[in-house]
Amino acid sequence: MGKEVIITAALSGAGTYKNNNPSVPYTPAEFAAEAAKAYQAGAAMVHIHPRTDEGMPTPDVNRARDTYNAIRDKTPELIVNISTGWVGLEATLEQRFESVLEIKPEMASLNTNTMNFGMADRKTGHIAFEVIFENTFAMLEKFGKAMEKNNIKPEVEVYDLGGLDNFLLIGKQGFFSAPYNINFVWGTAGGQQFRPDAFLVLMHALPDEANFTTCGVGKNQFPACMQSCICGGHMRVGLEDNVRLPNGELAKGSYELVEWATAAANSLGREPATPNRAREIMGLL
Ligand code: KMH
Ligand code: ZN
Repeated sequence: MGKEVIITAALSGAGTYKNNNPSVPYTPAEFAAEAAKAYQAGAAMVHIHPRTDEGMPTPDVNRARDTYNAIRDKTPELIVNISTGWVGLEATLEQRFESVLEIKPEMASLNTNTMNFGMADRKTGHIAFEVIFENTFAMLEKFGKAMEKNNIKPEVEVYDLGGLDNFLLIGKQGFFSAPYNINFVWGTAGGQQFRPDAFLVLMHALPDEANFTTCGVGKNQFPACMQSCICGGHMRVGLEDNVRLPNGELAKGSYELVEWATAAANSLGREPATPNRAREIMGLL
């Protein structure tokens, strides 16, 4: 097992807002400040969904570029990973990839299956709002190829074993370059909840030359990341997925969750990877 753990800070997704945690960044300057603090706490990569000033996820290329540049200007060391998942409810498949193919960040997400996607009320668990998250084989093929051609390494988002199988099926065409970087996602309403045994099934189904990391929505974040670290994988934390510390208090920013991940890794005899080591491990160089 490698000693180094790649810690990703997912600063702002599409499901958490300032009314959930005031530190969720919206403006490019807010993203840059959050990213810098996450880097200081041990993150090698940030994962972002660009937002409007009002906080709505947006496929707007200029806004994505401004957000990306603000992070890079303040903390040039960091790897920036841009989402192609939720960048606005009305975004077409083409729009979801437009910013990424324009900006050409080192890494971007690539989702693997079409699924229910709900916002569950955190208190009652009832679904308050739901949509279909569309991720077809045609999309995986078209945009996976375009990303590889443009030297944008896919972070492959896997919500269950079927999603991993979809990636392996499309991967038979041979256009995905090793090493593959797989993110196991737990706790979405529509995906699976974190279960240690399901984690092992996914891990054992990975192809050779695959790295794995994990993230979990809400309280799934902590046990999922802990298990990933124990099993030799990497960790993603941050306000996109979870706005609270293990004690239930609001995190002051994604950096406090990165501090938790760093301490957890240290307690298991591992340590955060620098961005350049993360680049080597994930095949970004
Ligand atoms: N929001 C996470 C649960 C993406 O951005 O493409 C999954 C995610 C996927 O981060
Ligand atoms: Zn995301």
